[in-house]
Amino acid sequence: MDTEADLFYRLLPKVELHAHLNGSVSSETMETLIKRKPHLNIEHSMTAIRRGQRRSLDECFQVFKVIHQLVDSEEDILMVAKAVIQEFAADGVKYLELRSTPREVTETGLTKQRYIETVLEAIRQCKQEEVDIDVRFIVAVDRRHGPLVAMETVKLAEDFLLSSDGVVVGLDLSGDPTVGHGKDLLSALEKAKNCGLKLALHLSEVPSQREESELLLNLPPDRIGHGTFLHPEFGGSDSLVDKVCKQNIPIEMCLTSNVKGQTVPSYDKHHFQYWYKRGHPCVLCKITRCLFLLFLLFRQTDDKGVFCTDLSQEYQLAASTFGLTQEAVWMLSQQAIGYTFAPEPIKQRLEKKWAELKQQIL
Ligand code: 6MZ
Repeated sequence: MDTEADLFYRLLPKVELHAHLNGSVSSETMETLIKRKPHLNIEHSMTAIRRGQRRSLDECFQVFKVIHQLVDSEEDILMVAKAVIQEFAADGVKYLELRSTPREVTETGLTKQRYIETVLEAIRQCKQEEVDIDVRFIVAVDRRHGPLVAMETVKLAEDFLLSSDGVVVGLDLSGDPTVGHGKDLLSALEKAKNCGLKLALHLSEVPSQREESELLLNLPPDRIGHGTFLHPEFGGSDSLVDKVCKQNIPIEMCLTSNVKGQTVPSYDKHHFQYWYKRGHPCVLCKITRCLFLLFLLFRQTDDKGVFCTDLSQEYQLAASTFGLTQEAVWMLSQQAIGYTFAPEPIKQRLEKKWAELKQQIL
């Protein structure tokens, strides 16, 4: 990005609300991880995905398995989390809600408790090093692991909600949307809500989740991840749209991820347009570099420019696809402050920052 317009998106202060830690690892960090673990033999030739092939959500989830092999100790998590935070800050993100699924790995002695503590340590170190970004953490539940693990994760998140000095703010529901059913996770999610955790739930990421979304929208969640198939034009229903609108639930929109993961056919058909036109709260997010990583991990960096995405580019993409003015883009980024899970004083501080920067940038 190097024109004057590009510069605007770089300088634009941004809020990132949908970032999976292990999906946000940059190529540089990934190279370090691969070098650290040569015994895993993770190299370019291992990919089953060749140039020109299309990628599916399923292939995306396979990539996470590879990344999880590479990031399996406290040392790895600390390095990855710090790097991710610094990279978001370098892209002009002023407030970040990072999310990640706590994992235990017997071989390295990693426990779920230490997993979360290590991410919090990375956040603390970045703050101490005066990285210009406010970071909060959302504990993620992987739907594939079922109700018992979900309940355990909620209990862990609840402990950190009380002890993390406001850094842990919520609970995410994610994982392969084609596996399991939300009804089995309902009591864990209700418990989370009752103890004060904010809920950011992946909803209707694939068409088969209609009934599940009807159910989970009754909680209701505080934010929706993707919501691709909520509206009738995409196979959802008026009743789903009504529930989302009546409860005014913000939707986290991840343009590049959805197009490259093939849940949305093209940028101009992205559901951002549907909700944005209705004046519904939308937050643009980067989500993950996983598809980019498919190529970086296994095909060197020759496609870097094509597959790499960051939040500045996502804003620019939305603006060029849907004809948004810079003023409208600014509004989008500023409105996102209101959809964060941050306490009121932090929101006010961010509003002040946006007001100061507006005079310089717009
Ligand atoms: C649903 C997703 C996702 O938690 O190890 N994840 N879940 N839909 C998506 N759309 C593409 N992208 C990522 O980060 C990786 C995990 O985030 C979830 C998956 O559970 C994945 O294993 P963490 O930091």
